[in-house]
Order: sequence, then C-alpha cells, then structure tokens
Amino acid sequence: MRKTVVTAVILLWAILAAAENGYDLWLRYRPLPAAIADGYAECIAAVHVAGESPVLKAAADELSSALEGLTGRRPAVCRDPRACCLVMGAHLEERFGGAFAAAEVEACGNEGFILRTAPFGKGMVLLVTGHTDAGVLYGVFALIRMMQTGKEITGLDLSETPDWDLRLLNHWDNPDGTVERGYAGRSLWWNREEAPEQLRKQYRDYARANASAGINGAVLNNVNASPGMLRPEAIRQYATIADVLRPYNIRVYMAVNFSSPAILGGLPGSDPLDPAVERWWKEKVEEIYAAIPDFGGFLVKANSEGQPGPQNYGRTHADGANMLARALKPRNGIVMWRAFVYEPGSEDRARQAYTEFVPLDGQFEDNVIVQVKNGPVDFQPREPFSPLFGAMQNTSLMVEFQITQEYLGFSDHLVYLAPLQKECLDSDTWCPGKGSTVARITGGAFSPGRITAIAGVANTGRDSLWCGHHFAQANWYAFGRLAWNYRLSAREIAREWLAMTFSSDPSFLEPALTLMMRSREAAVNYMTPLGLHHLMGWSHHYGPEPWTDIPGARPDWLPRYYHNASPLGIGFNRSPSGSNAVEQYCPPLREIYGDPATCPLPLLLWFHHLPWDYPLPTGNRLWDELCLRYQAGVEDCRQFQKTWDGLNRFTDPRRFAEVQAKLRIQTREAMWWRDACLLYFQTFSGLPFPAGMERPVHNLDQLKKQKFNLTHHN
Ligand code: GCV
Repeated sequence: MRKTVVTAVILLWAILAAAENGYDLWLRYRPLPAAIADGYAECIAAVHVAGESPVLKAAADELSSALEGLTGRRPAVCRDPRACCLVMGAHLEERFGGAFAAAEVEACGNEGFILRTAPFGKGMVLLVTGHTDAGVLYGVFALIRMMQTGKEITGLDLSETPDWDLRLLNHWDNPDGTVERGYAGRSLWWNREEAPEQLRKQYRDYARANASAGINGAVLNNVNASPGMLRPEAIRQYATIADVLRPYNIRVYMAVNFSSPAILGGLPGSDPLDPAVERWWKEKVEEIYAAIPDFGGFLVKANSEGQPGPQNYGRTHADGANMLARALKPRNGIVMWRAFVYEPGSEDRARQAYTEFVPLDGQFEDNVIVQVKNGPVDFQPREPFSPLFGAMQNTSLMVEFQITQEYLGFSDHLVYLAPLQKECLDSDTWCPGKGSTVARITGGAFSPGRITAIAGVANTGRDSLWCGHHFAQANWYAFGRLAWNYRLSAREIAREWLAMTFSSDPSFLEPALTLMMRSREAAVNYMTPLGLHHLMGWSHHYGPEPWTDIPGARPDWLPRYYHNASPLGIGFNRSPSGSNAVEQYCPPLREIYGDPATCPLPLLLWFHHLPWDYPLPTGNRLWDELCLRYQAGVEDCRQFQKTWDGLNRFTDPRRFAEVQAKLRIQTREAMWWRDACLLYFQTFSGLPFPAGMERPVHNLDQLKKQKFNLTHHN
C-alpha cells in the first residue's frame, strides 16, 4: 500500500514537473489562490461573443481556457447579452449605447481596445470592445494578464492603443532549418518533418504568445535571404503558416534577396530601373498575394555583408526600395529596407549608415520604412542610439532590436533586455529639438499619417522552452509589451512576466525583479564596460578575444579596430580629433558626446581614446574604473546565483534547476570575460590591479590558445 502511495506521489510529481518545462511561456494559466479565483470566476461566469470571426473565436477560446486554468471554471456561453457578465465584440456602443460614445470606439483605431464595466439591466456587465475584432483580441489578452497578475477586474475603465502600427519579429531562419544567430534549436518554420497537426499546434501557441504581448507580424526567413523563398513551394509554406497566425492578428512578411529576378527568374540582371525586373517583381507580388491575401510586405538587406542590392547596378537604396514598394503598393504591402550597411576599410564603421542614407532622405515612397538597428554598430551590450534617428525627418524609420542574444551570451546568460530597449527608445535625439526621442520619432509624433513600425530579431526556435533559457522568454515578451506601449517601465514588464511565468508571491517577485533589472548592466560590466564594444571573438561572437588578429581579415571585424588599446590608452576616438562621428548627432549632443569631460561615462570609450590614467568623475583613474567594473559584473553574477538559490520554493524543480545551471555558466564566463580583457589590456596599461579587486583566475597565454567550444550552447 505504502509503496503504491509513494509511486503515485512520484508519478504525480513527475507529471507536474514535466508539465513545467517552459513550453507554456507566460500563458501558463495555473490555478490562482481560491479567494482570488472565485472572484474572477464569478465576475466572468458567462460570456457573450457579439459577432463571428476567426479572431473573435480565438479571443473567446483564449478567455475560456485562461479562466478554466486560473479559476477551475469555464465560463458559460450565453446567447442573450442581458444574461451575461462579459460581452466581447467590436462596436458594442451599438448595443450598449450609454456605455461609450461612438467616437471613443472609433478612436481605438485598428487595434486598440476598451475594457469597461457598465450598468446593464439589473446588474453590471464587463464590456471588451474596440473598433475591430483585433482590438477585442488584445482587450481579452489584457484582461487575462490582469487576472494572471492578481489585479482587480471589477469597475474597469481602461482603454489602450498601440504605439507603433507594425510590431514585428524578424526570424533569421534559413530554408535548411538552421537559424542565423539562433540559440534555441532549429527553425520553427523551415525544413520540418513533424505531422501537420503537431506543427499547427506549435504555430498556434507561438501566435497566442505574440498576440498576448502585442506583436502583430513576423518575417519568417533570414534577412540574408535565400532567393528560394520566392519559389512556389516556399510561398505555399508561408501561406500555410499565415493561415494559422491570422486568427491572432499576425501577418507574415518575407525577407527577399535583391538578385531574385536574375537568380530565380533567369533575367540577365536585377537592376531596379530595368522594366523587366520591375515586371518580374510585380508578378511575384501578385503570386504571393494570391496565396496570402493579407501578406505584409518585404524586408530587404541590400548591399550589406555581401548581399546583393541596387548598388550592384549603380543605383541607390532609394531606387531599389521604391521599385519594390511600387510593386507592393496596390496590395497595401510595405518595404522594410535595412540601413545596416558598412564597408571594409571605411574610416569608422559607426559613421557609415548615416553617410549612405541621409542623402536619400525624402526620396523613399511612402510605403517604405527604413529599418535601423538601435545603435550605429551592431547590437552591442551598450551603444548610443543610431544618429539616423532624427537625421532623416522626411523618411519613415523603424528601430530594429535584437532579442536573440548574439553579443550577450547567447541563451546561456540571463540578460533582461527591456532596459537596453528603453534606453534607446527614451534617448533624446534633439532633432528637431528637445524631446525628440527615438520612440516619438519612429512612432510618428513628427510625421502623423506615416506608417510606423518596430522590429525585434527573434530568439525563438524548436527548443522545448522556445528560447533556450527560461529568462530569455522575458525578452520576447518585453519586446512586445514595449512595442505596444513604450511608456511601460522595464520593471513593470518584468514584474508582469515573473508573476505570470513563475509566481506572484511578493517574496519571490522582489528578489527576482532585482536580479532581472540588474542583469543588463552586469553584462555590460563583465563584457564591455565604459563604452567598449566588439571585444568578442569574431567568428562566434560569444566569448572575449580582444587580442584577435587575423592577417587579411576585414579590420572592422576585429576587436582591436574598436578598442585601440596601446600603451597610450584605450577607446575609439570619434570626437572631432578622431573620426568625428559625433558630428552626426544634433546639438547639443555632438558637443556633449564630443568632449570626454561631458560624455556620459557609460559611453566614454565609445567616443574617446583616453590615457590609462585619465581621471574620472568617480574619483578613479580610467584603468582602475575599468577593472572595478569588470569585477562588479562578476560579483553581480554571483549574487544572481545566490538570489536564485533562495527562490527554489517558488518554482518547479525542472525550471529551477535549469536556470540554476545557466547561472553557474554565466558566473564562470563573466570571470572569463573579466580575466581575458583585463589581463590583455594590462599588457598595455602596465598598471597593477586596484586594491579590493579579486586576482584573475586565468592565464592570458592559455586563454589565447583556448579553442571556443560550442558544446553547451545548443
Ligand atoms: C543576419 C550581424 C550578424 C549577422 C547578421 C547581420 C545583420 O553582422 O552577425 O549574422 O546577419 O548582423 O543584421 O544583417
């Protein structure tokens, strides 16, 4: 008997533990404490869906399964709204005239929603409405989030509209199923062999997660695009996926190879001004729309890192983008044209996108958006904002963030990215004047009527927990939430995510929040403090290799190009006495960044080359400050481990152990970064390590010989 009970307990534990493998993301819908659950169940005991559409059905199904999971009770379906406690549907003012003014519902636009409790008959009714069914879907997800995080849902009066029209994930997925800079397994979309029903479930769950965070579009293939993506079979695969995503208000977009007309269409070239090329694209666009009527448009990486583009034919980026834009325009499609360009041998890579794109300002068709990486180099742990924001006032611009952690420890390091994204979005460009933040510029504050968009390079893959690290899921979620509402604080978003994903117990939330909020700065400190950048190995982008020198390699792929360490000092001189990249910023930023005395400390070595003993406002000389920051990064990681170890009673065993194992790797590698960088820089500074700093545990010669090992990174 006893044996049976023990076996049953073990079995139950195993089932529960297996159920918590991270697949459910923040949509876990685990039972809430009875007191709260009963209140919600009562408040939403019966639901009336006013209208019929796949989007409304998706919203109603989600609400129903969320309530069932959270409260143990599925709401009844009621046909008569008078007998219901919740009514969802677009334009409810037509039935609940007193509850809203028509203009208020109209103001919700394409995707906004209103959640309002209103008197109806003898009681109260909770209304979820908007101008469109998509708005209702987002309203339902907002309501679910409120319940998941224990908020009051009686007496609601809330309305929201998103800050950007298009909120997209970019998947760098290749047709063979590999993912460029992907650290969470193979591609969700390509080269799959599972049964269609199994795939549909996974795609639906992907769509639910996106919709709940507010993401409404996805580019399903790599910007280093295979021309094969435009073959009929790839278009069919795109269409199959689009069908599953559509009820969640998600459109698909495609990254295209500019040489497709030549490679695929057999034309002699792909010159954007050649009428035959233009015709080829128009026909291709029609073929795509025949399969995917709500197709979103193209994303293009052109004349960058070996990709073909209009410059191959002596044409400009505007010529190339506009030709595609004209093909897409009749179908309301858009072109997202990337500004990530840099040439070998240019004096300063950080200057290049500006140099190439600013002269084209005002020349793009109105369905072109220029997609600009957040910083002027490449998704480093910290960069200043790209000076293109603000400099192209007659062109739609969108920010591209990287959610996948190419330069931030892949899926091994816990780095919560919302603070990085907020830092960029809240940056004041001062163009055309004070208050012109990146968020406001790209959100259309100065150009009403233009399409607005924002993109994040996805960190998802076939991995059972989607993102390779349980906390990397937070970066997917946070990107969506910020894209919906950039005014949310990184802390608020982390709090929501933690409560939904792990536990809303305050004894869990507070320490876990501190850990997350500290994590980005910790990574900056142990990788690239004080504005240093690109210190990683050039082939893998993972660990530190500040010494790398590869004869014949492009200088701007090598760390030494960026840190310039020598006995004289360290840093990239982008001041007027150097590359003068500071001139690309509007006043007063160019003066502030251009003078080491006023340049913000976190960006100091981004803009200046300074002597090792340069005195800093912290009271330390540069060398000592650098050492202490590396050390602080390591100490933070150790603290993260301690914090997490203390939280085991709030988490299930599997996720707890998996995060714990990753934190162990992170601390070990923070020490690797610290030692590699400091021991190497010390060969130039010749200065001792400051008092209070731990001695390195590695030996520089051994580190230099060590081969990078990918075994624990997949
Ligand atoms: C998709 C960096 C990455 C490349 C990436 C490129 C880009 O260089 O290392 O993998 O290519 O950025 O954003 O186009």
